[in-house]
Amino acid sequence: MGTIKSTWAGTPITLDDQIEDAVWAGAQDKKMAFDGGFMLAKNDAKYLYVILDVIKDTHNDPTGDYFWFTFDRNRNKAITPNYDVNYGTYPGNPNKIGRQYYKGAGRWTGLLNEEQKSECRSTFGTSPNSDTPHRIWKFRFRLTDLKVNLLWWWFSSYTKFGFRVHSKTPNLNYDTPTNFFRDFSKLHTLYFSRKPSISSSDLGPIMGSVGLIPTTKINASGRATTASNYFIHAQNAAFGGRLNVIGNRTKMDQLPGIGAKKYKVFHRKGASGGFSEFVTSWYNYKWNGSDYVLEAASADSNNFYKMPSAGVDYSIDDLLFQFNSTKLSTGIHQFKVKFYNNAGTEVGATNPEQILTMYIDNNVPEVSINSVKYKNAEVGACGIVNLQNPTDKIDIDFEAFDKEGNLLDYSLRARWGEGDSQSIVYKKYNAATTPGNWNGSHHILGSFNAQTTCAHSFNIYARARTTNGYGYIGKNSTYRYVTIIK
Ligand SMILES: [Ca+2]
Ligand SMILES: [Ca+2]
Ligand SMILES: [Ca+2]
Repeated sequence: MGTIKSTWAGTPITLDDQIEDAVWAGAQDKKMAFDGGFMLAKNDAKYLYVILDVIKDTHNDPTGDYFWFTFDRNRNKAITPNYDVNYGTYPGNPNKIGRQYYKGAGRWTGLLNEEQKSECRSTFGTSPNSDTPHRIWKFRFRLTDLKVNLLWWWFSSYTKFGFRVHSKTPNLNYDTPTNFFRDFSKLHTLYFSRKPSISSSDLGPIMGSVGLIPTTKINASGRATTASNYFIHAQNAAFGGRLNVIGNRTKMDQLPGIGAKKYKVFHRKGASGGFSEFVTSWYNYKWNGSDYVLEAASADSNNFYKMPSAGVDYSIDDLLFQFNSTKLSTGIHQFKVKFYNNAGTEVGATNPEQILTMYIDNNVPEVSINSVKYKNAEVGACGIVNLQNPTDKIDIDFEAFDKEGNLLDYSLRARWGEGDSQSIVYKKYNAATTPGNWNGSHHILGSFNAQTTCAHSFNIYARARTTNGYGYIGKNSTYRYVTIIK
């Protein structure tokens, strides 16, 4: 049972990139050895990038070589039929990856007929691990396909995997761990990196970021906007959920040298008045040499927090404090942090003092169906409509409204039969065309012409433009069923 720690890919890696290229920097130091060579891994918030550097396969027979790559997607160390997956190439096509579900020990469904968003590439050449040209497999696995979401920061993020690399010439076969495709109990563990390198120029001087959102990207009204190509695309977003306030890395590195041993967090509601000492507690995952284990942090009786230990690998590095924002009222909240030496004298103060402003909004948008009408007559839940004319439409009046103005999008969709659906209304916040806040509306109208006689549901959802620093959170939905006879 092996372990590999993936490192953060600051730039998305393509299958053209080589191990020697800067985008792969850091991965070679954390490679995992297997009998045939080495495995390297990096990841960002979207992809797991893997290289299998098969230094023992020194003959280039592209269509004779293949791989299997297995993931225990629910990480229960057991084969879960129709859920856990094995990736492979299409016969005779080493650069086309597909996947199949496990049916049982060493049994699969066959490659699924689906649009495949993960990618692979078979290459042959030298690498830092061997000057003799050899088989190199490269992969881009979509994290969502592996059922991994780095935005779920409160879990230690890992996956369980095993793989085979096979060469026809020379005749080689490496399964690691042995028998992995029949028994998941000894699969290797891959720990994903959640330590994106945020550009230091974007970080605030003490409180560098909230989750992945640099504090410099938060405006005076406490809402955040990041570039569309940033890890997290926030558009004038409010904050909610459990929030991680992360220290400026350079500052955090300097503080021990000037005697900082502890710190306090100060808070006030609104943008004026006195601050009071803020008390919270949290857990962070700490690397113990072979695994991430939970470690608790909290303020002492004088409301001091201990500085994070230098040189310790935490799942969330430089975490200053974490708190549950649902315990705060809706609206603007401000925070600041001060560091102290053992004697209790403040050290490392910045001028001007940094104040972090966040608009907290945990109220999800309101959604409701005001009416479903046919020829101006209300059709109640479970009602039956006989269309007099096949082109007649059903009119829906619904509400998608966020009173704080933090609406991301809303949707009205008809669903019927077995998986059939049609979008009737969809509208999304767009800061470029309508900057500022967006409430939505109490009366939104949509019309639907049924294609067939069937039970139909009219589904509404609305999502909040509220982020926890790692992605949008908070949505609301409702639906009404009616039967339409055509
Ligand atoms: Ca499983
Ligand atoms: Ca070969
Ligand atoms: Ca709201």
